[in-house]
Amino acid sequence: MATMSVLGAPTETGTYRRGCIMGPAAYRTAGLIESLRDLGHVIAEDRDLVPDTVEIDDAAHAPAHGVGATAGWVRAVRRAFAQALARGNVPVLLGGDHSIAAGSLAALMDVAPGTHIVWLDAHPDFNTIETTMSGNLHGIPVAIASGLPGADLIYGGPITPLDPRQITMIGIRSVDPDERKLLKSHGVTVHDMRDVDEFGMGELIRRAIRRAVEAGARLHVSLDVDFLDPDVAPAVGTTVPGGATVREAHLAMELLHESGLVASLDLVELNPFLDERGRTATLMVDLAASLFGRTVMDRPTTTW
Ligand code: NNH
Ligand code: MN
Ligand code: MN
Repeated sequence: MATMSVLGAPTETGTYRRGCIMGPAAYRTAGLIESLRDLGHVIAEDRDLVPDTVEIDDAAHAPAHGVGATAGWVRAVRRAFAQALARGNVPVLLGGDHSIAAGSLAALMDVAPGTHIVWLDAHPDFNTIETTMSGNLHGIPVAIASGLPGADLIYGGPITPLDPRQITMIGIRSVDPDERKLLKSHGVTVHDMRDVDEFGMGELIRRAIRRAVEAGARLHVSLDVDFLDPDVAPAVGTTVPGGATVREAHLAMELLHESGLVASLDLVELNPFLDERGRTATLMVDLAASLFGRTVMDRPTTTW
């Protein structure tokens, strides 16, 4: 059983569509805290963070927008997430848009630098402040946590960069042209939906687990709502058809749980304003429960 720090980061400055600000409240309404407690976990803290005040001239970084506000959130998230890790807690970060993962990833490199990242998303979020075409900073967290352009600006000081070879991305189906080049040149492992179709979700997750086992690394999971197919998870501003099914997502979560390596989680991009009677929030809570130990039946111990 784990001791957990549930950290809400109700931000939407990293996106173009309003509503993610309601994310943390929707997860709680959907029963996140009760689900984690029912599994035997201890919730040591459950609170929403307050962003730092950061003055940055947004116009100087166009098309990027919301730079100062996003930097304020990233810095506050980085501190709180690092503090939770340092206490030995499992941080569960509730977004808010995906820009806040720049905070959780930097915190991991501050406290547990060998950690491998499992990035479950329709998008790689590997744009830099220079390559972003949309200007939405939810498209840059992995790149800036890796020290690419935008890192100094957003973090306001030095970071221990993430080695992109520590990352496995799964579910990818929308990549920008410059982003594609950066992913290749930095050696990020990207499993697009074609890989999911061809090899199966279970095999891809097992590969990520085996890599972590070989490296002696723990795992951080970053789960973007748009990893899921929009038919089952409509509550996200950036839907892309052809995403993971409910069963594929649960298999991913259950295998990751069985690895015994998951030490932290981001639940991001939920836009409750776009949901249908809470179904996406409920599905995300069910997936988090699977990640932290809920099973249909007991299973024999797995070897990787
Ligand atoms: N790559 C696009 C961009 O930079 C889309 C990013 N949107 C996301 N990421 N939802 O998960 O704007
Ligand atoms: Mn994302
Ligand atoms: Mn996405």
